[in-house]
Amino acid sequence: MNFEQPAVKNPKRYTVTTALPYANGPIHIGHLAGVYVPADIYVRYLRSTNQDVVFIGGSDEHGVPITIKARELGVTPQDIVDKYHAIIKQSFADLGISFDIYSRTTAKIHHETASEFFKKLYDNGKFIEKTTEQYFDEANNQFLADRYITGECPHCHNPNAYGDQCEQCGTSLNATDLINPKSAISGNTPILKETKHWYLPLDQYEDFFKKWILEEHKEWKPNVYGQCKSWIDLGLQPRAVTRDLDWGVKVPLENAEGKVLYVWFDAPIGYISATKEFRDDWEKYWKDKETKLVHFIGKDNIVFHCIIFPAMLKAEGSYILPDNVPANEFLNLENDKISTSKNWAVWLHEYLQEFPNQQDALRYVLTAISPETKDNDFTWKDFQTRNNSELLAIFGNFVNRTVVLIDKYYEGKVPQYTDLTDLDKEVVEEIKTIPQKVATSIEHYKFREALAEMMNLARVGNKYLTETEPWKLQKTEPERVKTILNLSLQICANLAIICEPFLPFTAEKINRMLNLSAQKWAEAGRVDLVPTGHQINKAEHLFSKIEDEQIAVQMQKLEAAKK
Ligand code: B3M
Ligand code: ZN
Repeated sequence: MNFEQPAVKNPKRYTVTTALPYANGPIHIGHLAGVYVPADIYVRYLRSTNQDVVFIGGSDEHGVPITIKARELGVTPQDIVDKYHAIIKQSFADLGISFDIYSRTTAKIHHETASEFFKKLYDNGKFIEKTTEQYFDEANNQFLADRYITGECPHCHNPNAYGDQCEQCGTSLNATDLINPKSAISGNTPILKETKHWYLPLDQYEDFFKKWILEEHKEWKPNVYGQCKSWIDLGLQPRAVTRDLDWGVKVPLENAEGKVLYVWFDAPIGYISATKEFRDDWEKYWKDKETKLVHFIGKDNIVFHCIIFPAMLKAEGSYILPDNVPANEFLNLENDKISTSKNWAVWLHEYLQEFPNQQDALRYVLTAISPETKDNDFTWKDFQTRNNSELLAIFGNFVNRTVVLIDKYYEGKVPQYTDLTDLDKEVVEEIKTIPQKVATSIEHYKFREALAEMMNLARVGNKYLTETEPWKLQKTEPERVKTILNLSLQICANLAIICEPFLPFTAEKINRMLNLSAQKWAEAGRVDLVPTGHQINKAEHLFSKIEDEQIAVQMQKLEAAKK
């Protein structure tokens, strides 16, 4: 069936994946802004428009850094991944990231799926075998991954460079470039020993990539398209898909003891295994050309999702290829690069504890500053300002005033509206057009723009109340007040629909106040969402003020990390 696949026109269904985070540390705001929040917005919107969609996530539990961390702590790699998988999964759920399944690459179904995938490529002659010399630690009787070898950088003479990179001068290295190499495990000088591995000959796919990406996917984001183009222009090289390591998916061949699949070979197959785990009819989400496959990732993962994984899928032959890979740039924190090792981060599980019931504030700010086209910066001060003077002062204030006044004047029974003035008609027009603008922006992966449009509806409402001042008219023009408050309430009901992808907890609260069940996107734009005479509930606060002291505490935490 191997078809090349230009953009899917009228998709029957969607498969949306998010990069599988390594289970060797918790999730921070950089991960969220880059990948998980935009993906969740996209999926919630698709669900609201009644699309058939699966939303896939999971932990990436293989790879050398996990084995290094385990060795340092004197525990097993399984201990490490069990611990972080649980933390990550819980924190995503608490933030309302609405995965259909959040799986893990140590799952049995994943090992089977990845193993079969490799075997099929092997049996069909899709790999080349190569024997090379690699460093081997005789004392421990094992081949050394690049990260397990340290030595002197041939460029800047930093004595502690790694086998893949010198962190002092930033040069990427081959382990054999290091002067005076040492095994990080035993401290001994390693010897060179021959080892055989399997390679995916990406060079044979060059023409395919030129056509599929450079010609057929010009609509991809410029940062993604540009990176792909420069890789393709440089010329693609065969890539080893196996490693000498004892942690990972075993290479399913005779005479391959001590070898596992390279983590970047098995991890993307994790998207497929998780879909399998979630649904028996998984194949239509991966093999039907009317399915739109979208990978949400950060910019450091572009080559793997746009070149290597598609080459694997194409070599296998029965799978669809991604329709889009809306990769984001990086989010910095207080003008410095987020760093797990330096503890320069805002950790999601800590935020959730320190700002209880304020998930939507974080979702809002991370969307507003999402690094869609270039790197962007999170600062606590800006977080506070956006929460207090946008969410609270505009959105929250508007909904609150509307519900309080309806409660006060009509004991919560929705009043009838009568004649519309020109101003009312303008408001009705905004109610009709804004949802469409939000939708278009989301469909084009422009989540910041979509959020801004959604907020415009809250602004329209807030301005409407401020200008008409119904509280001054209640004695003299009660009929006019009924119209104003009815229309304001219709805005609230529309907000509940169109804010849901961004602010799901808020949408739920609005619906509770309005005594309505959640409504689908197709209903947005209507000005009769809440019927006359309908009984609404009491007002509750949508957002809480973030105080200076709370921001000071966070800044102190960061100061401590600096020291
Ligand atoms: N775990 C790398 C990362 O977290 C990797 C992504 C896998 S996606 C299949 O950046
Ligand atoms: Zn160097």
